[in-house]
Amino acid sequence: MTTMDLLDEQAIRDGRSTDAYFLRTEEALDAADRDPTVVAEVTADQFPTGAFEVLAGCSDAAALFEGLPVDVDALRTGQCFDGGPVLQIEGRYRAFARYETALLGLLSQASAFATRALTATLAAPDSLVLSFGSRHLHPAIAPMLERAALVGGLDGISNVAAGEMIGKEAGGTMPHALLLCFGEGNQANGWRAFDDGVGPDVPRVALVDTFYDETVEAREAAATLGDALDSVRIDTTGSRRGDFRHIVREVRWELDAQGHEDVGIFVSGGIDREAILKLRDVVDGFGIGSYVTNADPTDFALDIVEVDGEPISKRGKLPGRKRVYRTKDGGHHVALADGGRTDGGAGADETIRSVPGNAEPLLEPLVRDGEVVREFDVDAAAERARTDAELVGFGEERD
Ligand code: PCP
Repeated sequence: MTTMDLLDEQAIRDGRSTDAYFLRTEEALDAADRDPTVVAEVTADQFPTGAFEVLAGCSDAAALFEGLPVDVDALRTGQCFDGGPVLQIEGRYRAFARYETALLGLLSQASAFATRALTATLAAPDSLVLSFGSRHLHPAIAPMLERAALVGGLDGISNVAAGEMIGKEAGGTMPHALLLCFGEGNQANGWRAFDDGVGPDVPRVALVDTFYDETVEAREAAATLGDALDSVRIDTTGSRRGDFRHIVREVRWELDAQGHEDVGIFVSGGIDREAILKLRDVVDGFGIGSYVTNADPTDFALDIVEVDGEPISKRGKLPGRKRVYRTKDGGHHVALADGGRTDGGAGADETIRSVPGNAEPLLEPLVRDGEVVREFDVDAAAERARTDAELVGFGEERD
């Protein structure tokens, strides 16, 4: 049998999906009989930047550390952050050195996807926004994509197996392939076959850009399915798109003229934030793929900040165990963990030891001596992301 280039979960849990130098480090520390107790922190930026991202991947990170003799604290999934640690590990260094590579990968990509999903969600608060991007990724990580998309607030996912894994049913209607199977001029047979063939709970969304002008196909779809038609989807290929907003408005006009004011319009294909903002008042929903999956991974790094109780760090990183706090006015504060709290208002430059008295600490236990001590609920995470985004002014960069 030809095998696929993918690792099984056990290889990741065993710490074998690692950069080789961590194994060399284990050997070197072993040879020197050295195994200090360290605190290590995952950060993207040392100081708050005003450019917030959304944390995702915590459940995978918890799985990674399950059974290891370490304590891990992390922000909650869906929490916004713009600086300081999002995750903190305490334990003997040799117990977790080899997990750095996998940990950063798990957090970096999921957080980037969740951040893009939240950006899209906030751009279209009154529209359905669906995750169509699993075709752009290795299929083995489709559950990670779909979970992150939901954490970021997308309203639905398309990948079937991913949905089964994360407990959410995948949605979807028809690709162009269905219409192509019936041939040019026979789109009505394709739409009818769909209506006859799929269950009653599947929305009747007719793809209306396969062979003819979108207005013509939309009119035909409405005439074919009548009251059964819920929506049309327009996925006009880029080379034919021209003024897409105008095309969408023409379709709306045509449907309304035929008495189908209740038929919705969905658009897909290369939809990014800019396109969402441009189209949100003339469509009912979006299918977005590459806008999420093309996100650059969040640039997380893991750094040791304490060795055997003493603050330490490499140049450019901040020594000492930190805490991060959310203030009632949406501030994101980074402070030394042993700094205590004051009643005074700490400004961005005063965060080393003091935080405002009303600040809420954001790092919470994830793993205690190898036991996962947190439950993961994607809906709660999405709600957290939405609420926190509003509080911190997500998307309104402040520097
Ligand atoms: C849509 C589009 C992209 C998919 C969605 C993801 O699919 O053509 O390939 O969108 P993205 O551009 O945001 O990544 P369909 O219209 O269903 O594709 P097909 O032509 O295969 O039927």
